[in-house]
Amino acid sequence: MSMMPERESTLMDGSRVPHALGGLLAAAAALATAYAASSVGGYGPWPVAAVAEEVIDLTPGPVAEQAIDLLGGFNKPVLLGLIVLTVLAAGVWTGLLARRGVGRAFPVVVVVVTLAGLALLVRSEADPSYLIPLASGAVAWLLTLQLLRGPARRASDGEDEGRRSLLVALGAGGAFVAGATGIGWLLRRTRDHLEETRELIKLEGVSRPRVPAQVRVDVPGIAPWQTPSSDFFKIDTTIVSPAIHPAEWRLRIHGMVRNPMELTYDDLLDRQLSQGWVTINCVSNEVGGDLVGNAWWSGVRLDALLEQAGVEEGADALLQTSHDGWTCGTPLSAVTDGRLAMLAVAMNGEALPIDHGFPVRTIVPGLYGFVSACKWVVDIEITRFEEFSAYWTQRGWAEQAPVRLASRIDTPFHGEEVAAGQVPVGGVAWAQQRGIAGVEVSLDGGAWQAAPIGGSPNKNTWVQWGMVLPVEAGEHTLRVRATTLDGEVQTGVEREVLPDGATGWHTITFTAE
Ligand SMILES: Nc1nc2c(c(=O)[nH]1)N[C@H]1C(S)=C(S)[C@@H](COP(=O)(O)O)O[C@H]1N2
Ligand SMILES: [Mo]
Repeated sequence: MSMMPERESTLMDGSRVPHALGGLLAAAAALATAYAASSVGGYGPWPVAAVAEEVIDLTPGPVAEQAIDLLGGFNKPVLLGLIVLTVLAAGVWTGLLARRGVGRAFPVVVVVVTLAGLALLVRSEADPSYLIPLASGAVAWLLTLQLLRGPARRASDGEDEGRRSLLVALGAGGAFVAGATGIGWLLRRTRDHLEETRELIKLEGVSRPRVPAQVRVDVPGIAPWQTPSSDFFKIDTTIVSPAIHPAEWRLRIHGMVRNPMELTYDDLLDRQLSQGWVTINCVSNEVGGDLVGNAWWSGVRLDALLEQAGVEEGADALLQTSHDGWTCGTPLSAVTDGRLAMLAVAMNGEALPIDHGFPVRTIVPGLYGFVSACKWVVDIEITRFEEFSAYWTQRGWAEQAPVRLASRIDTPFHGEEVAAGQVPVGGVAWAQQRGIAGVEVSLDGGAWQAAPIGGSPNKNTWVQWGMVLPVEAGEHTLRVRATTLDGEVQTGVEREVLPDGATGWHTITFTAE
């Protein structure tokens, strides 16, 4: 007969159970964090779903058929469930490994995250940002392990205090998991609903984009002349794009006007729509960068609206405000001088994508986005620049920022190895409002030579340029510069993007063999 224990022993004493529970919770926290982060939008699919799709792709046909026979319509939920269970099991394992330091669990977390990362990145539309949810999940996993390790150890040593703090920690962790999952679910549902609404919108008067005949230069590797909306750069200060139902959208036009207005989405659509090709740029684009895109925009001209609003003498600015509170200041002259400045409702022939400003954004050819291209625009005040300072201007960026003349080499890319001989080179150049007259390249610092350019339907789009250069074997440097129709030759002086846009010649090196 054994001695009576001094106090009642529980399941937790001296056992691995507290550590296993800690690990389980850590994996659950990782899953919930990754789910919430992937629901924010723009960070790609839910990693578990991406893994499931990869599993389906890799499963031999007959096995998949049997699974479908057996499980019927449940095969996908079952697969998702199995993946979640596998991760939770890995979590238990990491909890046990972490007894002697979280570092020991690290390799397991790395393996899980790497497998999920591969599943995300093999997708055709994959983007490095898809890894953000995974990285946040990994951090949540390791952090939870670290936080629960102490209480788990004390609980397994049989300390009452340890058991209590383990229970508190497990409760807090459970609440976090529930909260993150709930937020992720809400974000997803809101966005999915809005996306359905968006896709059902029929925009009369919006025509499908037709790429003009002579814009393409026949050199492979140049950015497509029309940027597909799905590849269009996205820049804004939001984490979650505003979800604005078009029926609820209102735009106030007020300030120094005789007839202040409030417009609904239908009011806009009832008006005459104008359309055109416009290339827009971000001021943060480094020389050679890709924060620039060319699309077919449709919308209501701002000059017509302002004419009706009756702008008062002395006004020189539009203070635009977005649904999320972001602001930008646009020169009144830029929207009334006849250029195609508009409240855009469509991009590339379809209702604006949510991330690009749905339901309505502003487009002003020739100005950087931060002083003109207000997405989710809800308020335009006609005023004077001296009366306000807009979001980025308060943060050190310029008040006025016309797009700078620029050119870019797309092919070869920097560091590429090409076959010596006749090497195709090409890229794009832009100078909205002024137009590109010509592009020149210089190989290895030699004389500038003219490169043929493609056509453009107006002065507001970029042009493609391209040619074939005879290139000997060895290392080479290629640079490009453009000239505007009004005679400005692109400067080689290098300037930072701050405060009003970079300058300098895009220069790359490549090797010919
Ligand atoms: N509401 C809102 N609109 C915004 C911004 C923003 O942060 N918030 N950023 C601007 C900037 S800096 C740029 S470059 C363009 C980018 O537009 P895109 O994301 O459609 O390419 O949007 C502009 N409009
Ligand atoms: Mo920007």
